[in-house]
Amino acid sequence: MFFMSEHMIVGIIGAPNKGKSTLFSAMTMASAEIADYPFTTIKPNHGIAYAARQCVERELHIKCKPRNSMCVDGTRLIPIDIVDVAGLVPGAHLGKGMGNQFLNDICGASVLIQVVDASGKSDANGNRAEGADAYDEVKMVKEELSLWLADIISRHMPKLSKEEDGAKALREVLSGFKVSEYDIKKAASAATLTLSKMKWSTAETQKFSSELLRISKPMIIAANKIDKATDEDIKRLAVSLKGCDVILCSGMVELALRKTSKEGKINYVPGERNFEVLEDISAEQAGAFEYIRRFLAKRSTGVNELINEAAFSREGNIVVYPVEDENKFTDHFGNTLPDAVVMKGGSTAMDLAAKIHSELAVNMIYAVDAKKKIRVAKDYVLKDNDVIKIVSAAK
Ligand SMILES: Nc1nc2c(ncn2[C@@H]2O[C@H](COP(=O)(O)OP(=O)(O)O)[C@@H](O)[C@H]2O)c(=O)[nH]1
Ligand SMILES: [Mg+2]
Repeated sequence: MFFMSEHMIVGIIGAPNKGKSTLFSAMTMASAEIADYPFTTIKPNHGIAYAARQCVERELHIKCKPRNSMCVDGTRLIPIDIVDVAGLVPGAHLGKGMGNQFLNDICGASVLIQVVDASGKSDANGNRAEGADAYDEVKMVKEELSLWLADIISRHMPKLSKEEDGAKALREVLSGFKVSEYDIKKAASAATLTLSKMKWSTAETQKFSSELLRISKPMIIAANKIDKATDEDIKRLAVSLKGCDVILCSGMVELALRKTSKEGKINYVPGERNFEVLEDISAEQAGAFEYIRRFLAKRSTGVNELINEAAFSREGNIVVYPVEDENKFTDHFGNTLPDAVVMKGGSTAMDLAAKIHSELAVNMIYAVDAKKKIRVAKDYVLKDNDVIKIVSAAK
């Protein structure tokens, strides 16, 4: 009855020339494998990528009929909106290159992927360099984003200083940035600041902003151009990005594989470390394939890992399957396991109801764990791969 259309949004950010657009194309280009499925590019810099999870159909010994996702050989492919955000440079918060489009793109994202150059051949400005430290880029992007946030808050400080409920007022000021009052309270506490009738100095506002960014926008580092990186580069990277969530990747290799697969020249399943050449190829192409084979002998392209990391690793994310018939595991129209929904770890049955439809949550009475066929309360904490029916007074 209710269509789950709201995908998770992942923003690809970073300094210029790091391979953001290449990774975006690689992630959002459907290879031959899934080319038959509807594939949409929403806007030039918006596209759909698929996070892969084992579908619960196997466990239940049934065949699913997905609606908000796809299922290939028992693997549920869950769409994620990917946004290729314009490049950030030092001083960006002062307006350099930061148009409204940038703000719109970054605000909606619940996870950010920052692309850095693993080969150290470009610096935080995107200029050519040797042995550049990727951490400089990470620091620069964090600083620019939090200074930009701090600037917005500072401009509203006269109004905010009059508000008793600062968390609510701040959420309104930052509406669009998709932060909850819970996150705002957590950030204030981490920065040891009070939210009521706030009178924060510039330094305090910046401290709060950097905490809010850390809490509300989890960041994954894509150490890109790994095909060009030496063992020395990789060692240096491990030291400099210690403590960050890092995935080594090559957007260029994945893009080449998906492109040639789409053209029917090779057979390639995204994420696998081999491919099969299907037709006669030129000497030039043979050389390119040889480069790719040597690369894949060492590691995967990392692109699938990146998508899955963005979708699931953060906040203990889980996948749940809402249904209307707890015996047949179907929706209103008889589709089996129609929707796979990504939820934050710790979410309750009520949170799931709210995600499906706000009215469903308001009128919710209880839920049913469809696997166990037992009633569970509204505050039941969802588990990964739960199949849940929401029972509501609304008809
Ligand atoms: N060797 C290598 N080059 C890459 C990779 N990804 C991107 N590039 C190259 O880096 C340059 C910048 O890429 P682009 O995607 O436009 O970067 P953006 O400015 O961050 O969007 C282009 O010449 C790409 O071909 C990669 O994984 N390996
Ligand atoms: Mg670009």
